[in-house]
This record gives sequence, C-alpha cells and structure tokens, in this order.
Amino acid sequence: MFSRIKVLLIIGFCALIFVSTRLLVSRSSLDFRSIPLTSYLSDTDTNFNSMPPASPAPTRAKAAIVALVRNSDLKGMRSTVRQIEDRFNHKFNYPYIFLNDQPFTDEFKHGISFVTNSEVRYGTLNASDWNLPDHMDPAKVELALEKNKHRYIYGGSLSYRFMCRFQSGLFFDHPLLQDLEYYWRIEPDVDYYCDIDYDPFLFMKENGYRYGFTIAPLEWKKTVETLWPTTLRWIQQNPHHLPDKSMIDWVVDNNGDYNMCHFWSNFEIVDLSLYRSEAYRSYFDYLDKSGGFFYERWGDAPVHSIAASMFLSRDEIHWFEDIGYNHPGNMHCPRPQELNLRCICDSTKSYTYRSHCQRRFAEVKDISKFDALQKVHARLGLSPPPPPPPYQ
Ligand SMILES: Nc1nc2c(ncn2[C@@H]2O[C@H](COP(=O)(O)OP(=O)(O)O)[C@@H](O)[C@H]2O)c(=O)[nH]1
Ligand SMILES: [Mg+2]
Repeated sequence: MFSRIKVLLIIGFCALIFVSTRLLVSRSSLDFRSIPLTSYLSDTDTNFNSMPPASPAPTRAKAAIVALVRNSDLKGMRSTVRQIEDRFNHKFNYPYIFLNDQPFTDEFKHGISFVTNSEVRYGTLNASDWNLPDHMDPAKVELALEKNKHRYIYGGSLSYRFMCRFQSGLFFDHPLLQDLEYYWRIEPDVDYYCDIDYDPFLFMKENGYRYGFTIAPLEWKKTVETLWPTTLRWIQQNPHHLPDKSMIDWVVDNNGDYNMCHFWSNFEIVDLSLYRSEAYRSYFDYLDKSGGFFYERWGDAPVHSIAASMFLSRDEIHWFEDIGYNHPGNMHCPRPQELNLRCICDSTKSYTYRSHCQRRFAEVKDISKFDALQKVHARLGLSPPPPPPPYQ
C-alpha cells in the first residue's frame, strides 16, 4: 500500500515537471516567434539598444567617442566600435556620438546597438555645415574640382571637402558636443590592437595634455599649396593670438616653409577648449575665407596640426605610443616590450618608428613667440617684428 502511494507520488511529480517544462518551452518559443525584431527597438535616438544600459565608471571626464560617418559605413563602424569596446570602453562606458550629413537610418542604429552597451547619440548636421559658404564662388569651385580630380586622392570630390571643412572648424560646435571637454575621434575600418586599461581622457586632463595622437605622417604637398602662406599671413596679422612659447618648429622646415608634418587626425584625443579658443576660431575663419578648403583640398589633419603646434607647447602634446592603431595606409604598433605585450600587432611593421615627423616630434623644442614671429616675418620678406618688452 505504502509503496503504491510512493509510485503514484513519483508519477505525479514527473507529470508536473513535464507539463511545466512544456509550458516554459512553448512560452519562450512563442515569445521568440511572435515578437518582431523591430519591437525591441525603442523609437528614441539614444536608446536603441535592447540590452540594459551600462553603468558609467565612477569618475569620468566630460568626454565622448565621436565619428562623422555615412550610413553606408555601418559595417566598418561596427568593426571599429567593437574593437574600442573590447580594448577599452567596456570598462569605462563613454558615450558615442555619431554625426552625419544625412539622417541616420534605423538599420545603422540597429547595427550599432549590438556592438556597444554605452549610450549612443545620433546627430544630423545643419545644411550650412555641409554646403558652400556664401563667400565661395561655385563656378570657381567646379573648376578646381575638375583641375584636381586626377592630381590627388579625392581631388574631384566636393563631399570630401565638406567633410574636411566640417572636421576642421565646425564639429566642436555641434549641439551634441556642447557639454564635452574632450573628444576621441574614431573612423570606420580602423583597428585598435592594444588593451587600454586606463582612461586616456583623465590621463590627458591630469597631465595637462591638450592634444593626443598616435601617427604623424607627411601630407600630400599638392593638397595644401597655399595653406602655409595663408597661415603666415594670419600670424602676421594676429600676433596677439600666439602664446609666449610654442612647438611651431615641428611644422616648419629650414626655409621657413611648411614641412608637411601632421598628426593623423583620424585618431585624435583633444581638449576641445583648443578648438573653441578665440585664437583657433580666428585662424579657422581666416583659412575658410581664403577658400582653400575648396579651391585646394586642405585636410583637417594639417589644419589641426599646424594649430596645435602654433598654440601649444611641447609638453601639452602627447604621443599615445601605447595605443596600437591602424588606419588604411599607416600602422602604429608599440615597440617597447612592456607595451607590446598588451597588443596583438607586430612592431617591426610599425610605420611610426620610421616616420620622419615622429623623430622630429621626439627632438623638437619650444620656441618663443618673438622667435616664431621673426621666422614668419623673414619668410614673408617683412622687416623684423618689434622686440618683446624688456623683462620686468
Ligand atoms: N556623413 C558623412 N561622412 C563622411 C563623408 N565623407 C567622409 N565621411 C566620414 O569622414 C571620415 C573620413 O573619411 P574617409 O573616407 O575615411 O577619409 P580618409 O580617411 O581621408 O580616406 C570617416 O569617418 C567617414 O565616414 C560624407 O560624405 N558624409
Ligand atoms: Mg578614413
């Protein structure tokens, strides 16, 4: 009798488990089949991610990872973001800001939502940020594109010129960047090879660095034929904007001309107060009015670099040797073993240890404002600038 009750109890228990398992399975498969993928997506721009938001690191800088990007760059941008997350941001959860001259598609936002848990903000540019400014002559621009289309890469591209002008002088005023003190620029299809276990934004802040780079190549001379003469004229007319000392020699050769050295701005970590300063705004405005972003094809990299060298001292510019990085064309991989062990790249293939501009960066010394002005006047064939006031 007792063992019959036992058998009945066991059968009942098994039946209960069987029924509840079936219920669970059918429920989850029902959920899976009946809810379309799109219903996981919120309709706000910033919260497309179906995963719970990441919690921010306890102390963070006012900073974000920023890219100007096209919808068609989704695949390359997913690759970059995934690497940034794996190497660095899964620990820090800095927000991303994506800017575009076109509205971002749901496909782009959806694709990005799977590669980061951090907040993502999407912004579209104003029409005036992506158009010929009023002072430009459209017919002359058309002629310039025609003339240069086979002379150098992107020589015939108007959109590339809009991009360079925007990245040179406008991006830092976009409303989505208003509350940022620092930004880290990223691009689609770049590679990050090394673990970054610290916060580069706080590192910059704590050490007084205002510009950070990884690779410093030479610019194509034909794209910037009048950039330096225009810069010299601006300096001569605006000596009050030069600081007491600067690293300007890094971009000047023995004849007083531009030596084509620049920080490759597809990676840069910058204290945005540099670009938002009165001096930088005045410089950009002068360059913009001269028309060279369109009549030539001035890149944002030489513009940022000349400005950083002209407005900052050597100890305000930092080479992130530890950040192994590749953008199609050039690669940096740290050579010192204690850095390389954190990376998955081959330092013998690194461009940076062969780079002329990199060596120059290692050796360059600050010069005084008076010495800088003297060089500018000499190059322009003008009488020397007035001497500095006597030491008080
Ligand atoms: N929204 C938008 N982004 C662009 C456009 N052209 C270039 N970009 C972005 O600007 C950055 C630099 O462009 P890229 O093609 O990589 O130029 P390169 O690195 O000089 O060869 C990348 O992040 C691109 O996605 C454009 O027409 N529209
Ligand atoms: Mg690029």
